Amino acid sequence: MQAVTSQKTAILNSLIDKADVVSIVTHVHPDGDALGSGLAFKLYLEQVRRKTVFFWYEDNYSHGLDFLFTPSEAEYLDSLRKDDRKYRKALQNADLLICVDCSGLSRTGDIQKLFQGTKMPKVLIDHHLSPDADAFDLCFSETEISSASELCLQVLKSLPDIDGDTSKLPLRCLTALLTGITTDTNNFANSVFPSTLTAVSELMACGVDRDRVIEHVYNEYPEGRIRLIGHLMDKGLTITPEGVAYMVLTRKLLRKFQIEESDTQGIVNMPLAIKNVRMSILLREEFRQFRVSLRSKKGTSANRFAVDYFHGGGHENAAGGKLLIPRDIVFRAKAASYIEKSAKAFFEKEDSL
Ligand SMILES: [Mn+2]
Repeated sequence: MQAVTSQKTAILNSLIDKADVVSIVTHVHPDGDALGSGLAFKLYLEQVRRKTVFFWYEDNYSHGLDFLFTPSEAEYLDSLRKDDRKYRKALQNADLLICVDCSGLSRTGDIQKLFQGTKMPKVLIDHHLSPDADAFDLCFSETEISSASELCLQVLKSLPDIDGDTSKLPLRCLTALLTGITTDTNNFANSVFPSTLTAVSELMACGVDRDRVIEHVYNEYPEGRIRLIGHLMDKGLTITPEGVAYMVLTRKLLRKFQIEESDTQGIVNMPLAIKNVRMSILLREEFRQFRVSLRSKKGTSANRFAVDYFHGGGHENAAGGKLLIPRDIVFRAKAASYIEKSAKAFFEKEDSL
């Protein structure tokens, strides 16, 4: 199925025409793709369509993504972190809602409550499995693509005022999209399609500085992140007989290495570099639960493991979920044995297919 058709584009264009105020939301703990796709749409709507736009998400993002925002925007975002009540009201009263980089509003956290029962048209632009299409009036959904940012570029280019000419989009919008494509492909190591490289080539031809994006995203981590990785790889990594590598990131460890949770993105990918590892799982300690990130090599479904054992899902080789206490395990220390048991059951089923 083609995600971007002329019919859908025409509907989106008229929805934008009719709206003065647009709200954009994305998933909790936003990554480069969530921020990149959301911010790109915001900048297009503001600078090309002259709309008022509110873009919001739960929790903070990694400091390496700070460069996406201007200093005055960053200051404003900071003030919102202290009190976002007015902003939430504004989000709720928009004429149009656009949800990017998540399969549905349930992935946006608390924000979803703002839109329950609201009549505004709702648009989804996403690349995850099983989108909640019924909850939206218009749905651009494609899984054979690198990122929501790549899909957003296709959607933006299809709109009449851009008419296929990427250079008509503001440069910051293009930089945001390249950032999303870069982070969701793990710097072009996975989920890269021919369309992805074509898109990136166009973005660079229009002046996006890829070196600058790489510098900010991958070379500005706090020292504690690198030291934490050293600690985890040495002392915190277990590999089950089935080839499932797992690590548990406690709040105590974050304190010890003086980093924020948003600085731990990407660590889950690292054990996949080991030959016999088929899947990697990172548990992050939260109140009465662990948040779970899963990554797998081709041929093993992180998505199915997340659906079967962690109340989650996502993409075939990158997914997320939760381990609930006391529903799934009676107390924290049982997390390791839960994973060991699930891995055994999962691969017994999987390998017998
Ligand atoms: Mn994404």
